[in-house]
Amino acid sequence: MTNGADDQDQAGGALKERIQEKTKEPALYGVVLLNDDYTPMQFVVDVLESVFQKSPAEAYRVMMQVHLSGRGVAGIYPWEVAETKVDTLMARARAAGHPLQATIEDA
Ligand code: TYC
Repeated sequence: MTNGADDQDQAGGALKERIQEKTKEPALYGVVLLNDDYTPMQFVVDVLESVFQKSPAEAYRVMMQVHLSGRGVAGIYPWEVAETKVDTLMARARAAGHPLQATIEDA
């Protein structure tokens, strides 16, 4: 350390690091199920249990929330996990001939 400018740079760097750690958003995303008139309720409950690891009671609660309000959060995950869940859900729905849709949004 030879002059005041160096001191200031070091202090500034440390401060910036601290602020970034404090304010960084957690990168989490919600998988949101959307209602439709055709996907059977039991299919949605099954998918919530098998893909989103919900208990039977929680799966039924989320399914009814979507059915009654139009949408509901199936789970909150890091981006790549959320994408994989949606891909799995869509593949299962299409294979069964159901129009079930899901989106990913900021948690
Ligand atoms: N509304 C559908 C029905 O009455 C059930 C349903 C629930 C569909 C949730 C999609 O994400 C959904 N059969």
